[in-house]
Amino acid sequence: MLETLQARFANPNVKFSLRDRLIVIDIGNDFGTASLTTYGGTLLSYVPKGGKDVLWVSETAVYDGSKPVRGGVPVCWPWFGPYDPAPMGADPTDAAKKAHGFARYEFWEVDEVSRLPDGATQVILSLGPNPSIAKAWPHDFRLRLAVTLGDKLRVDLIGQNLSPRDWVVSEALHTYFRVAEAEGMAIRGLEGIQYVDKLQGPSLLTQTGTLRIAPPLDRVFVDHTGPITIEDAGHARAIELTKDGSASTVVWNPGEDGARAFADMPDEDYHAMVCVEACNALKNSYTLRAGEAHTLSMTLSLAS
Ligand code: TA6
Repeated sequence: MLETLQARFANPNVKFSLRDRLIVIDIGNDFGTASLTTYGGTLLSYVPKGGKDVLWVSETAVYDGSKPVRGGVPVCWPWFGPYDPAPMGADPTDAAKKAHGFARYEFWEVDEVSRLPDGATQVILSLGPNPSIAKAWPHDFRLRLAVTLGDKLRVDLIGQNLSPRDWVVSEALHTYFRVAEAEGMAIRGLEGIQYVDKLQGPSLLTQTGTLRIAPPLDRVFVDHTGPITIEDAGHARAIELTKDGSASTVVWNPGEDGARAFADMPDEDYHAMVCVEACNALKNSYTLRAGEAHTLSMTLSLAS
């Protein structure tokens, strides 16, 4: 299997390996390194040249394909959070409707590996219907994830509706950032933006001033398309996130009790991570018309 992939997608900057039951694709070029797994189409690491990993992955994450890897960039699609039956008119008690959608639980195919004219390396994965997905989502679709390691790291999630009916989609690139200390750290770019605090209730609040992380925290910022800066002061760096095709941004840290409740996260690691997610959620969920496609993109880089 690995030999077949390596031969089919031969590229000096890309290597395939196995971690427990998951295929891992390591990319290394003049811009740094990145790795992803075909399970869930999950990006696991991004190290800009000469820097530290921008992404956090739990030391107790599971790599056997029984559940998503805790960390990196899980793909939430075609719904974000618990399944909301209202838009699609399905049974809300259906166990197949896993939180954050089915895409992060599936084994994706490798579609393309290429070198772009600017020297960047691009890996494209894809996912299509199968009998297990059909239990949750009986609609024809194609989902593609392009990971491009260039002077920035770019992730494009392209969802295509190949069915005869329109759907409502919510989605996220659920990015776990590695930080030296989450508590008190600043996230800039959300000033004045309205949000729903999932720990408090459904009312819309407004972010006054810079957001400082006080775990636990779980906020969905709506109608937000701008860039974000994560001030990782303890690592002497600022991480910049830009997005496209995304009208909401989620900021999440599980806090002490939340971390304890996860079997696949060390108790103290809520200090070492924060999720900042390029999303389309709540009022920014959208209708993907029959035959159409939508691209949700983000880029990550270090501020210079
Ligand atoms: O994006 C934040 C969130 O929706 C939180 O509410 C929290 O539950 C988190 O995602 C992790 O979800 P997971 O299903 O991966 O444990």
